[in-house]
Amino acid sequence: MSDDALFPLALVQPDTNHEGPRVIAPGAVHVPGWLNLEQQRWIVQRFGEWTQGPVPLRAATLPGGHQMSVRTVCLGWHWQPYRYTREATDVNGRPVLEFPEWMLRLGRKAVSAAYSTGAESHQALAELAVHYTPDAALVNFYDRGAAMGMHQDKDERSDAPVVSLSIGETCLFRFGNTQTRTKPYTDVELRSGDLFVFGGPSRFAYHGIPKVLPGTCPDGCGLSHGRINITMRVTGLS
Ligand code: MD3
Ligand code: FE
Repeated sequence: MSDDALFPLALVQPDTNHEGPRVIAPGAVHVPGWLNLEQQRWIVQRFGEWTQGPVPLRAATLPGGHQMSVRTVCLGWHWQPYRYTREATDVNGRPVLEFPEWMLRLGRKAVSAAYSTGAESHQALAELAVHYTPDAALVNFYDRGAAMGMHQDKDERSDAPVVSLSIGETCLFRFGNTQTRTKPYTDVELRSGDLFVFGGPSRFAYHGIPKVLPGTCPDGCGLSHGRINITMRVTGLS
């Protein structure tokens, strides 16, 4: 069976009516409740498969020797601090799983949904959606107490947008600025099913996850605890 049959994005209705896309900064758009519960459960099942290998979920070790509290499994390209490789040379040397076709199509729909808000400055970004070709996904799992410090994502040789999908517990997401890792920033709660797209002037902004709120998984999302975040990226590598 094709993934389209298993993941009929165009055919399913949202579970609740949300207010639609919210522009947080130029190029940074939050779409609450973009994935319904059926879609979230389906992705959680895929997550269970990805973590079976060839490369397991792992907490990356930073150059200073500290281990991240977030654990990650990658698709397409393996991310390690601070580069992309085809084999997980910092884990077990195995090649990473392919970037799935359904996720490419979902990424295009995400860019299109986020930038079709009427904001004139987003029109050009919306037109990029049909050609958007992410080739790497970082799938992060936040267990009890996990967090992510303020950082920029600049290991990609492309300024194409990053698409982020959240499933499970609600988190506090901190969106900063491109100049410093400190203020000014905007704090946004990301909930299960939310989409966030970062492109244009926001692509290289500092951002982080100060905390995840325990016990906030909605019934039916497929997770009993913790938080999954998928980010799709264009590496610009070959
Ligand atoms: C803003 N992940 O994997 S997603 C990461 O929820 C990462 O796991 C967080 O930051 C998470 O690098 C935040 C939101 C996000 C992702 C990429 C961005 C925001 C971004 C790239 C540029 C600007
Ligand atoms: Fe990031």
